[in-house]
Amino acid sequence: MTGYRVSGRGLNARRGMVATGAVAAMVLLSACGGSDSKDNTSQPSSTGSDTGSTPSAMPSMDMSPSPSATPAEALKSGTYEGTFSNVADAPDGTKAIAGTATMVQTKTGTTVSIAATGLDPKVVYVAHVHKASCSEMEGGTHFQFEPGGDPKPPNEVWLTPVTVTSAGKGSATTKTDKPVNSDAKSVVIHEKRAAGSTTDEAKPPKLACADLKKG
Ligand SMILES: [Cu+2]
Repeated sequence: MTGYRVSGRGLNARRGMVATGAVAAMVLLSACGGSDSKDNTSQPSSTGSDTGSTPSAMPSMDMSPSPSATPAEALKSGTYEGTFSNVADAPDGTKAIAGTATMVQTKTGTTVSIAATGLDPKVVYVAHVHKASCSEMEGGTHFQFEPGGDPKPPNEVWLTPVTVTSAGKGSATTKTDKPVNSDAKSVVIHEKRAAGSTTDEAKPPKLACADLKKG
């Protein structure tokens, strides 16, 4: 939280009245990683575009800090599971994605895996553990062991690569070297590279989300 406050002052000084939104946007940006900033703006119903650099356009509801406002707690060992469904602002034409995300928590580490259906073998996907539920900002930003820290593994939990069969079944597994905490709420699948494209999406859009609930 120190980083949040420090950057908040800097932005306040520079941006005046819109600083609150800007600060939240910057925090979310840094929490999610440059390649994944779509995470910040998962409610396009009001703006329709990524507004990370134009905070004045962001509705205040986007900026709710609630996912990080509650201090993370230890998470009980056991299996947490959820079912994928498309997020509301998945790009037009996204096929129905289903399947499951599974997280097995132990005292020494966490294994997260996905078994998704409805994927396109010509598309490159990425998936991460996110820190909000699917109904709250479509999963919000990435889970981080150290909030505000390095926006990539090992501080985040990425499921890479996502392997997709010709039948559209996607799978990925990753294991952390320490157990996640209660901030680990969901798994989100993004489109990293469109079919036929040779370049990655600048802001990999969210396609589907699964809440991780204890079984
Ligand atoms: Cu993600």
